[in-house]
Amino acid sequence: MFKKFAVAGVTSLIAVSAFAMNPADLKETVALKDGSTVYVFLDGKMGMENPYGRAVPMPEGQAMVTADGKTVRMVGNEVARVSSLIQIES
Ligand SMILES: [Cu+2]
Repeated sequence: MFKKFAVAGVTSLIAVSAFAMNPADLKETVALKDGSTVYVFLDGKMGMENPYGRAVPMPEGQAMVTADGKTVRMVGNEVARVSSLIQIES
């Protein structure tokens, strides 16, 4: 019984990510106060897009303030992953 539920859960997870068309395992994007965007990937690592729409590096551990006033710290520095996503978007 439990196993059947677990399988259903995995199947719906795959369906959701396929629907989102998510080649780089993007979990979410978060807008920052300064106009930059943080890309958060499913493995927990992050990358930065500056206000001009370019992927830029940021040191791991750097504090960032979100548009709604929260502070998050940079995990990883996924410039290439963000860059490839921006190219797909445009
Ligand atoms: Cu950052």
